[in-house]
Amino acid sequence: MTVITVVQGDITDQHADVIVNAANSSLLGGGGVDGAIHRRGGPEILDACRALRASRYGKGLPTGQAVATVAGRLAARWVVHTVGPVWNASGGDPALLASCYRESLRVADDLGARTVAFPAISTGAYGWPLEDAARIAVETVRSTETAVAEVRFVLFDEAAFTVFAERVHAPRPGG
Ligand code: AR6
Repeated sequence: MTVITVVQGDITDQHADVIVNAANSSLLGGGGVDGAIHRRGGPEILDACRALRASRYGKGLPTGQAVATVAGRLAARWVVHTVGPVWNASGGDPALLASCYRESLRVADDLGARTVAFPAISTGAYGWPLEDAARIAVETVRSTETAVAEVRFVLFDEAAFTVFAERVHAPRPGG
């Protein structure tokens, strides 16, 4: 059984087997979570990302997919990079956002990870409304078969923490 926990904080402070990065398809870094992970984790992560671009992802990592690298100086064994969908004037594709969570857990399972820390993918620079992103995140994790024992959502600010915590702890139909 997978336990879902919710904490407020910086994802780069987390101790977990996997820390998930809300990356972009270039895999070469950016702002937000991505910037924080590369800054704190050090150059080993970027080197590994460059190697992935040179081998499997010359055209970039497609939206909704996930790939693992080393975690450098982070208190994790691996970073799993995933690319969330962008929210634009006509909305966003929820299947792609769900895919980020599902594929990250699949990669984590392949690695034998037991604890996985996720940020709120797509809710920063990519503009996805928080409540909807939290619903998709929690529903997807709950419906994914995985050997991961703990999925931890790590929310930077209090508003996001509250939205995720309410979603995780809300009573569900049928228990
Ligand atoms: N720890 C936890 N959550 C954080 C942190 C942190 N250190 N920093 C920001 N957040 P974002 P996206 C929250 O923009 O929307 C990058 O430039 C933030 O408040 O990191 O998927 C990439 O390179 C928000 O709720 O990711 C891409 O180009 C959430 O994490 C693009 O941004 C996600 O915000 C990806 O955009």
